[in-house]
Parts: sequence; C-alpha cells; structure tokens
Amino acid sequence: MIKYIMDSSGDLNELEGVNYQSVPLTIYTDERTFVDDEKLDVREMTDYLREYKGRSYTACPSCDAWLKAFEGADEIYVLVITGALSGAYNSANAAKDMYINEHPDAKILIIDTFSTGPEMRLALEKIMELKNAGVEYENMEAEIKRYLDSTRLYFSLMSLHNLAQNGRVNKAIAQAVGMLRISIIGTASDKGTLETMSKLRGENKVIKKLVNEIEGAGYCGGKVRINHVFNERLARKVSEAILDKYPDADIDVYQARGLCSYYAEEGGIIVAAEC
Ligand code: X90
Repeated sequence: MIKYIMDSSGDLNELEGVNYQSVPLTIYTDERTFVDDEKLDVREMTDYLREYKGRSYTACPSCDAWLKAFEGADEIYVLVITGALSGAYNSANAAKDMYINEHPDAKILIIDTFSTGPEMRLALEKIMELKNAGVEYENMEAEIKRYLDSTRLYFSLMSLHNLAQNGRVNKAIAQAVGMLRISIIGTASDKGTLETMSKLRGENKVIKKLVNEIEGAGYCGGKVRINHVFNERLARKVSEAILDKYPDADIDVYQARGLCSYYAEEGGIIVAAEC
C-alpha cells in the first residue's frame, strides 16, 4: 500500500481520497501544549500566545509518531520540514531504519525539503502527480529533488519574535522588525535556513517585492501556493497581483496550521512558486 506523509508544517491534515497522513509537531509554553493536528484551534492558540508573556517552544515529531504513520504501508513518501531548522528529518530517518528492520521489503523515501509550508505542499502535489503518471519508487527521489530545485519559498512576516526566541533567526534582526512595525521579507536559502532580504513598510511594497522576487527567480505562470496567518487579505492581494500578469496561474491560498502560524506569526504569509 502506498502512503504519503508530511509533518504538520505542510499545513495539510487530510486529503480526500488519498492515503495521506500528517504527523504533528508540537508547540509548548510552560502552561500549555498545542499538538498541531486536526483538533488544534489555531485561532485560539494564536490569541493565547499573543497574551502569553513567558517562553514558548516547539518540538518535532518523535520517532514513534513517524513509526505509527508508517504502519501498514509498504511504499511510503515522506516530505519533511528543513533539517537545518528542525530535528524532524532526523527523527523520520531513525523511524525509517526501525521500520525497515521490521519490514525489510518496505520502501520509504524521506525527503528533506530544505523548506516548509507551501513549498512542501507543492512537492506533495508533484509526488502524487508523478506517481499517478507511473514514476517508480526508484526514480522518485531524483525527480522530486529536481522539482524542489525549481521551486522557491518567500515570506513576509510582521514579527520574528518566536523565530528569534528559538534561535532560528538572528536576534538583532528580530528586534529591528518589532520596533519599526515593518514587514520583513525573506526566503528559504539553498541550505534550508531562513534568509532575510529586506524590511519594508506598507502592503503595496510587500506585494510588489514578493512578485518581483518570484519573477526574478524565473516564475512564468506556474503553480503558486500561499499560506497566511490570519491575513487572507494580503495573501489574496499577492494572488491577484500574480494573476494580473499570469491569468492562467494555478494559485491556492489557505490558512496556515499550528507550526507555521507559531513561527510566521499573525499577519505573516508564506509564498511558494514554481520558478
Ligand atoms: O523542530 C521544531 O521544533 C520545528 C522548528 C521549525 C523552525 C522554523 C519554522 C519556520 C516556519 C517561517 C517562515 C518560512 C521560513 C523558511 C525557512 C526554510 C515559517
């Protein structure tokens, strides 16, 4: 049986008619635990975190959580948040070794996407498309890596507080953002780290910058996936700006789930495009 799996940073809890499963990361404060699964109320978590003054953390899925997701399948495709910022890729590989020990004939492909959020969504869609077109397990790794080389991820965030608090971005950059009430534009580097590019004030500049960046990277009308943290307005405006130039573009806009909402924070959007 074939199974597709992403960790919850891919913002997809279920996929109708597909043997797909999301494996949750977890968000913690000293008082509460938020498992990023279908039961999580992302609005409530975001409101709570805004008022919460203490420290907060995240944790990647345990080896056991991955193993449970593998159970029963013998051809498994797993897309994981960048290993440069999360232990999820390592725990997934540890689970793979254990699963293969028990099921020597199982095939498990674990892909470090060097990215997260909507770029994982693009990669998942691509794997399913390739699989349906008859691509064999043996060729999938090379195919999907080539695809991920051609996709790009950009973001616009209003706060880098949670990223800085958890050592995922330089603290000095994070403070400058909060103080000036500006948006920080950045990208996933080719090493899978978070790279900030510019600080902008005002929605129109943000939209223009994001569209310029994807075009500069080679975008010419392919797929775009955009998640947002309670900022559908900005996400839709970016989508419209792209559609203005590329009316046939396949664009999907959706609310981020827990992990991306925690790190991208309220007002943030993340854009992935085929470039
Ligand atoms: O293992 C864990 O606890 C999870 C750590 C995740 C840390 C980074 C998540 C970033 C989410 C921020 C904007 C997109 C940045 C892309 C960089 C590759 C969203």
